[in-house]
Amino acid sequence: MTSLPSGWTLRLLGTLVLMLLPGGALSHCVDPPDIPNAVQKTNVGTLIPVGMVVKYGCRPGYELIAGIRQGHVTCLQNSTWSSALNFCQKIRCPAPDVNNGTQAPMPRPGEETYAFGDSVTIECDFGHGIKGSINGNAQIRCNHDGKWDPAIPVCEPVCAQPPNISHGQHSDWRKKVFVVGSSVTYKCDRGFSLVGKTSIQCIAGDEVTPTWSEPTPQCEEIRCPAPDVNNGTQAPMPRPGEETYAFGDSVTIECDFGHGIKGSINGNAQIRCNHDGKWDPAIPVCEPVCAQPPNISHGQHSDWRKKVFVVGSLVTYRCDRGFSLVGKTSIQCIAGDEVTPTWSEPTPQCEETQCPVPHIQHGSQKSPLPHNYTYRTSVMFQCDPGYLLRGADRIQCQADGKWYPQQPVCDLGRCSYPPAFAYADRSNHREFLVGTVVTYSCRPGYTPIPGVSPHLTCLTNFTWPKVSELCQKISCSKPVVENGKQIYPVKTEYTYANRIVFQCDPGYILRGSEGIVCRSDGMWHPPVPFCDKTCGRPPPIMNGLHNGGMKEYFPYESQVTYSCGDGLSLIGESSIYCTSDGVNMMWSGPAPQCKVVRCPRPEVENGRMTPTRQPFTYGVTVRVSCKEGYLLHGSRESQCQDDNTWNPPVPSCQPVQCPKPDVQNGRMVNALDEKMWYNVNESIPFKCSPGYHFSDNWYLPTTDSFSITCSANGNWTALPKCKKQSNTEECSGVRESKEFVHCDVPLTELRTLLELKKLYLEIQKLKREIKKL
Ligand SMILES: *[C@@H]1O[C@H](CO)[C@@H](O)[C@H](O)[C@H]1NC(C)=O
Ligand SMILES: *[C@@H]1O[C@H](CO)[C@@H](O)[C@H](O)[C@H]1NC(C)=O
Ligand SMILES: *[C@@H]1O[C@H](CO)[C@@H](O)[C@H](O)[C@H]1NC(C)=O
Ligand SMILES: *[C@@H]1O[C@H](CO)[C@@H](O)[C@H](O)[C@H]1NC(C)=O
Ligand SMILES: *[C@@H]1O[C@H](CO)[C@@H](O)[C@H](O)[C@H]1NC(C)=O
Ligand SMILES: *[C@@H]1O[C@H](CO)[C@@H](O)[C@H](O)[C@H]1NC(C)=O
Ligand SMILES: *[C@@H]1O[C@H](CO)[C@@H](O)[C@H](O)[C@H]1NC(C)=O
Ligand SMILES: *[C@@H]1O[C@H](CO)[C@@H](O)[C@H](O)[C@H]1NC(C)=O
Ligand SMILES: CC(=O)N[C@H]1CO[C@H](CO)[C@@H](O)[C@@H]1O
Repeated sequence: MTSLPSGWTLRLLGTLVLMLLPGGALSHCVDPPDIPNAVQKTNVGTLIPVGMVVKYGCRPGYELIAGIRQGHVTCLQNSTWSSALNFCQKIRCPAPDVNNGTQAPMPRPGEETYAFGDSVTIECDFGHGIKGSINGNAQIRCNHDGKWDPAIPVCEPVCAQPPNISHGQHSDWRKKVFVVGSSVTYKCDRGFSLVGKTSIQCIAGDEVTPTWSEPTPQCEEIRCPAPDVNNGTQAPMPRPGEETYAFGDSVTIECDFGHGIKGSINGNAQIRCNHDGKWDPAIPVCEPVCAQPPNISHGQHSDWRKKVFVVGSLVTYRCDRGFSLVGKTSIQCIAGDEVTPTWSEPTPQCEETQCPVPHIQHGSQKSPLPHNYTYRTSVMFQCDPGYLLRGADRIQCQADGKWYPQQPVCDLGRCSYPPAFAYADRSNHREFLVGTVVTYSCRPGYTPIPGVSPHLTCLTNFTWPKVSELCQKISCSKPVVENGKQIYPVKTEYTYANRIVFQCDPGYILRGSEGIVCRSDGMWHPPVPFCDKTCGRPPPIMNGLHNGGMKEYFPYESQVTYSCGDGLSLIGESSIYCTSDGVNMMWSGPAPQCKVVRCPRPEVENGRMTPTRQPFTYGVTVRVSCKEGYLLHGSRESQCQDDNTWNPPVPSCQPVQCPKPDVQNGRMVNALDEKMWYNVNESIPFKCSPGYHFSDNWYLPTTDSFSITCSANGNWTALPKCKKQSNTEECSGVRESKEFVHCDVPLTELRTLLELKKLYLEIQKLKREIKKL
């Protein structure tokens, strides 16, 4: 089925409506007609009443044909529309009038204007151009308002194309038209530099034709000067005939020996001639350098790739594993003596790392012992007997000079619990380290087995010595007592604490304890007694007794003492003791006797006696002393003897007499006085022989004779000495001062006397002076 256009639908609808309506109502129009390039201006409904005028206007770009005032249609009586003619025609633009230019195409033949929608290109004459146009022309179009759009351009006078330059170009090479005021900027290719003004401007100039403000700049090739390097050369040299290098040329600066470029690995540097005529990077400086840092064995330095070591560069050495650095780690290149720089420090050395010599207490290193303890050296340890290794038994020297694993130690080992023994107690110990001594003691009644030590030592193989038993029952040997017997109890074996009792045979006496006990040390205590031979009863005496009593046996050395009855004297040794002649026992002597002894009372004239009282029994001693002037004749003491006599005989007191005096060089005045003895108080005159005088008693007046008296002690009083007379001058001088000096005074005494005299005189003088005061 074909769809009908909507206009037809409406029209069909209108017709249907007309047919349905009553007769008079059929006078209506529908659907006003379309008129080319016109638009309906009157709004109408679906049913348009007869006579209605529908107005039209022209579309944009169109206008009413000249002479027509209004375009319209009218609904006729027969419901048709009045005829509608074209009343809109295209608007027209006048032909553009361009100075110094033409348009194309020209208007159609017969016409002088251009219709709405026509396009025209304005082409400027030579030397002219349209501002803002690339190629100098411009297209314009006839607009609906009858004007050209854009507005008709102006062909202005233009500058010539800016000249092309070699090795460069300007900014607007695409552009054809350069109106006054436009400027062009030149740029050179790389490697070339612009000579002249960069930009040129189109200026009005001589007013006929505009010209460029400046001469065209030129692009000249860039060149770098040959680099001038101290202590170095460049390579390659400039090309023959040239003295400079072209842009882009590269040159290597090679320093002379002993010189180098800072920052360069191999000492050289490559520089390139830059577009600005300068070298890039800047021409380097060949500085004096240090020699290559020396290689060391077992190590290396940080910059082994580097060839150049300028002043200030630092090199750090490092040793291989197992070696340690001796010396400074880093050395620096320093100016030194200013001609050649040197390294600041001597080159360090790498020495084999040594671990400390391992020492182990109570142990040793297992052989083979290494020569040294360098990196990777292994050491094995073993402990002394009795010690146990704690830690690794094998350690190795590490690269850092330390042992790994840690050095082990030898700890003293220990024994298990010590064994127990019958009848023995063990000393108290908590730990049983090797060398620990445990001591066993036997319980009471038991004794260590001889030859078995009660001390057990924890052995170095951590065991205790093998001992089966330590203690045995204590027994004492069977006691033997000669001349006696054991009376209780009689056994064959005597063990600890057994007690036995002894008795001696008749005539023998027990010495020691009769009862003894078997002690814990296997000895009898007290010691086993013995039976000693004895003396019989001591002999009896008349009128006296001994203190031995009724005892029958008297052991060796026992003593008895006799005593007599009242008034009786004991004659002889009062005590006797039991002794031996080597075979038999006997009393040391005969028994004393008891007798009545009375000595007569002694009579001593001119003497005294003690004791004075009776009785003078046996043994009494009397002492006798004589009155003054009497001398004891005989023994001073006398004892009463058992035969009633005094022994020695009682002495007598005889008057004292002086013997004949013996004076050398002297004699008695009276020869008749001479006798053998002189009585006490008897005086005899005495004188010195001629030529002698008395020297003693010098203080006495010098006399020719002198009396001596027999004193009560039988001595002569003041028995003088006769000395030879001396008649020296001094003596007579001295003698003149007789009042205080006597001649024959010994010189020392004389001196003393003189000094005394002097002293006396001085004292006198002093006294006088004190009085004056
Ligand atoms: C209607 O009337 C007009 C003029 O009066 C005439 O020209 C035209 O032919 C008529 N149309 C029809 C269909 O009769
Ligand atoms: C300049 O060079 C351009 C392109 O390189 C060329 O189109 C133009 O014709 C040249 N102009 C002159 C004056 O030679
Ligand atoms: C080259 O180096 C030395 C010392 O390094 C210096 O004395 C001398 O001046 C240098 N040469 C030049 C041309 O500068
Ligand atoms: C040091 O050793 C390096 C490489 O290990 C070597 O290239 C260099 O020549 C040696 N230098 C000297 C001074 O021997
Ligand atoms: C250490 O001993 C090894 C081999 O025994 C030897 O090669 C090395 O030179 C020694 N090192 C030192 C520092 O003595
Ligand atoms: C331990 O050592 C002792 C003496 O050195 C030896 O008699 C004993 O047999 C050893 N014991 C062991 C278990 O080796
Ligand atoms: C000796 O003289 C003194 C005193 O003159 C007198 O006491 C004494 O009894 C005299 N002796 C004798 C034995 O005449
Ligand atoms: C008597 O004289 C002698 C000798 O001068 C003297 O040893 C003795 O003691 C004197 N006897 C007495 C009793 O003075
Ligand atoms: C018709 C017209 O205006 N012509 C001009 C063309 O250009 C020259 C110079 O640019 C003028 O002098 C003319 O008048």
